[in-house]
Amino acid sequence: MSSAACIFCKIIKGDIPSLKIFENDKVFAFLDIQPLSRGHALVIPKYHGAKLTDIPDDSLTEILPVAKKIASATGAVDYNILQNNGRPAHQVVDHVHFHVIPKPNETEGLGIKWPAQ
Ligand code: IU
Repeated sequence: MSSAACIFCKIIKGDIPSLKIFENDKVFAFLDIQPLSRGHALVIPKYHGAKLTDIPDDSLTEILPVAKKIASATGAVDYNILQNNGRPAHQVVDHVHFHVIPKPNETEGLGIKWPAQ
């Protein structure tokens, strides 16, 4: 099930380009266009639904393993996995998405070198 008006459904279909990092029959993952940190990715079910409660369980079961793989692949030691439901909860795009937000580390991960103290 997809929605013709949904921007993330258009990204899944390839009608809007994205920096895709993973895809299987139920899950799609791509880099966020306004990353909160280097490597910030979104993992989404191909099934269209605005909130977590709109998505069938079989479309959700593969999401966390994919998010885990992506978090590992960034090399980040620390990271957030988060998913917003509704405007008061800061949801902007009405297609369920899990953020994977790596946290830069002073000594390792992401290859970021902070200025010496
Ligand atoms: P939120 O959880 O709904 O607040 O997050 C939406 C995210 O989708 C946000 O981080 C945007 O930068 C991101 N995004 C995107 O990556 N590509 C798009 O075309 C659009 C939003 I619209």
